[in-house]
Amino acid sequence: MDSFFVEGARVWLRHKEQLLPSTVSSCDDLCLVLGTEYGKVVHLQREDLSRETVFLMHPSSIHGVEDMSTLAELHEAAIMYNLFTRYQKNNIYTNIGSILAAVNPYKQIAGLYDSTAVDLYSKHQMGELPPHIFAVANECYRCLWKRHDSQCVLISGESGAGKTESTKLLLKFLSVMSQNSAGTPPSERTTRVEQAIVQSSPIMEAFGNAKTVYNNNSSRFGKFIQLHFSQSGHIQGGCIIDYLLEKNRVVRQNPGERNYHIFYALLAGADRDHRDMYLLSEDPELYYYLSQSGCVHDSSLDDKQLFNSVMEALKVMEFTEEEIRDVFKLLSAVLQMGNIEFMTAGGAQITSKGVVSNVSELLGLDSFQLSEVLTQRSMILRGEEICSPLTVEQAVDSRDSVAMALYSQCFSWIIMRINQKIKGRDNFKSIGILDIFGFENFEVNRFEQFNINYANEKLQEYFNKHIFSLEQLEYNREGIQWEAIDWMDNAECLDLIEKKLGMLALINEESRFPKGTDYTLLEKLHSRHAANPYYVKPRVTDHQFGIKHYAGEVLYDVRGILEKNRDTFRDDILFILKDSRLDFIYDLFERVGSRSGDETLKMGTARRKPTVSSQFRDSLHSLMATLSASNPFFVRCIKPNMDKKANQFDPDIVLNQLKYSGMLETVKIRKAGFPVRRTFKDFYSRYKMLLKNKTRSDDEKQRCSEIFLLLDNDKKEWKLGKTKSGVTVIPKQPPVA
Ligand code: AD9
Ligand code: MG
Repeated sequence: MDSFFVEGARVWLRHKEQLLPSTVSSCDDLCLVLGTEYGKVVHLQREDLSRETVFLMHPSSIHGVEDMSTLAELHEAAIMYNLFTRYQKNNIYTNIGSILAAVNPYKQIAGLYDSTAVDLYSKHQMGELPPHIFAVANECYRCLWKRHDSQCVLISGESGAGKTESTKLLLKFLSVMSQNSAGTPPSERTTRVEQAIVQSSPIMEAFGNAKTVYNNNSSRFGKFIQLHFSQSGHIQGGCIIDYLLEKNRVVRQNPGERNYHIFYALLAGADRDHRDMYLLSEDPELYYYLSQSGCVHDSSLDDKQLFNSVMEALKVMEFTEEEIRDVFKLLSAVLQMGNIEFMTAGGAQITSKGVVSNVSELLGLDSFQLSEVLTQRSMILRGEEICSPLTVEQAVDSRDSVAMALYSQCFSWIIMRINQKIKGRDNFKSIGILDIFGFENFEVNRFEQFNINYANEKLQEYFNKHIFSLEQLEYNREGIQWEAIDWMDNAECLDLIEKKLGMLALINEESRFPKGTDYTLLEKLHSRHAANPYYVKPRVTDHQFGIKHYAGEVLYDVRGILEKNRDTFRDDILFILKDSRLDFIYDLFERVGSRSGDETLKMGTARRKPTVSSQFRDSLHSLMATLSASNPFFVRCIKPNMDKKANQFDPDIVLNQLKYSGMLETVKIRKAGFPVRRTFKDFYSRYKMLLKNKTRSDDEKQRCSEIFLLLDNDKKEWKLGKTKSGVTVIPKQPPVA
């Protein structure tokens, strides 16, 4: 056995196609025992050892580096191990070239985000301090002045990876920068806007986030926050665009998941008088919309405290007491709506009359009319009103559709009010922060997951274009030949979804087709796309189709897709809501009518409004257009385990995310090319001592060449561009056997 296999030596072990970072536990003439850093013990016989099996680890991998592109060993195992060693020391941030990787610590790390940290990062340039989300925020802020375009930060990662937390940290940092900007002192208005932007988070989270199996505070809507700055560096105003709230959650949740936080917060936090006013009990178990999933509490969620912070935020945002009361009454009405039950007696009949009268009171409706509309459908045909009774199932659907409409209109109203509050001048450049719902693959995936994953696919496309084509551009600009690296292009998968005659087109076509059903849709999807390599036609089930997304294959349940996509709301129901005595309810639904572009709705006319997926596609495209006009920063959030636990790093789970997110290719590209690039001036000033004052040239480029020739006469590992020189970093270490 070679002598340098000493106990404690750090090595790479090639084991079942993987390279595992390991430490030599013992070594004798016959056997080598290794402990892998991820917790396995491996015994190797001398004859098992070949040159590939075990080799020494480079010191940069042992100690860890802040920027992956300075790792001597640029393979996926080294990248992951670097994240791991840093994570263990609570260094959750690592640069991968220009991208910031953030591993979710699932715990508070002392001092990481306090005011000292904000202050420190605000005073240093990118690269001077360890990688941090504040360093990204600071660079973004500086770039507003250095460059001519607006900036944006794109935060991606799967559900629970830390996107929303990162968004809040960026907002926090930028609002402090705005306050401390060296220009004129902030006006009172600026301070109010900054405060309002920070305080909008608890409100949006309370109404738009919920516990799912992946994340106890999962965003069930997407958002793009734009902050507008003045020339003096202050936030002048802002704007929030929201995307596709999952409204189905209001009436139905998967086992172990919860409804939106605000419902539980209201029950836990409202005092007795308020509960009486809202006709509410304090026990969530009593409400079907909260109890059906079997999960009303979670030890990580403090509903009462959330209530207090929402109340405080609503006050900062200057919601009036009356508005707050109106919103809570609506929430209570939604909860009680879920408790309206039906039985069959020549059509559906309501068995819980008392509940209907509570709901009517809370919504300012006529109780009789509400009962009617929930149990029968009225239409005007040739000038005559025709009523047809509903089955119990249809009645339940009509009840649920009212609850969903109330909640989603209320959510849009809240965003609208927040926007009113933070609206300001947009006369200078902006910083945009995108925090969408992360990639999801549940046991059962529906229309919501289809849209969420489509949005993630779009974001990945933007990332690919930017990272990989920019790299190519840099080589072209410098006039350097290099061998392009293959990266995982998701264009074909996106084509399958959104191209002409693609899946979205089929879904929309079938939604408009009066006789279209989920099954006719499935048939069309199968027949048109079965041959597409990104499409999956499952062999056994008759209600699923699948897509091979960049982040993995997902099977979708076709049932319910058309109805959710059409999102039609019965006109007779809309009319009674518009008939409410309460201005608040009237106003919410007033806008529903106008959104369809038809103010003079007649009963029975089918409203022509764009389908949900076509609206979503259009809003994603317009978002992409905004992003394309901005200078992007990328933050890649990584989930270290599926158990939402601190100090637990599951290598398989992390590796999968590194693979599909294109981070390995990003590093590979740097390896294939010349990852270390310095301008001639910078390079020369750093390394001139190597020439020992022996240079003969005055030309910077020539001098750099002289330095390189001293080290590598074969000219294999370096190239000179037009303005920069590039060096490859190839690990040169003896494999060990
Ligand atoms: V989803 O797609 O909305 O379901 P996100 O937004 O990616 O997801 P989120 O930011 O909500 O995930 O993070 C999930 C949880 O991880 C948080 O509730 C925190 O408990 C935890 N987390 C995330 N980032 C940090 C952090 N920087 N420090 C401490 C964190 N905890
Ligand atoms: Mg989120």
